[in-house]
Amino acid sequence: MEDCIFCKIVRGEIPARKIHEDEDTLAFLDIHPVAPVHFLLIPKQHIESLSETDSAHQQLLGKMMWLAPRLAAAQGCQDGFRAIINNGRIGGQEVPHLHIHIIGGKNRLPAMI
Ligand code: IU
Repeated sequence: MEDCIFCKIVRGEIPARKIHEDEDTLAFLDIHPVAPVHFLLIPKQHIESLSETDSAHQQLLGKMMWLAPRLAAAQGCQDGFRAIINNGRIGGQEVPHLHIHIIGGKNRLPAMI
């Protein structure tokens, strides 16, 4: 997508602190981290949100879930982390390109629910 900020990061038009890249996915540090470790894992292809996925995306989504704990561990989160997907307006999604927040650090994160 022409104007999508994360597509621009994928294309290298906007800088980002990348921590992983393969043919399908990209992970980079969040510019406003809420914890010592906070990065975003995104598909390279433009998918607006989790709700916009269909059956053709199952392998990609599985890959992202498989990658999440491995990238988290590589960032120092061997003892756990939180994975969050904000989805749509009610879910608080601000950037309309699917992304998984991976959040962790030294201390136990506060309970959310
Ligand atoms: P959300 O799930 O869409 O609400 O979160 C978007 C995140 O993208 C948010 O944590 C921003 O700090 C982050 N972000 C970024 O890392 N780099 C950017 O250029 C932009 C947003 I715009």
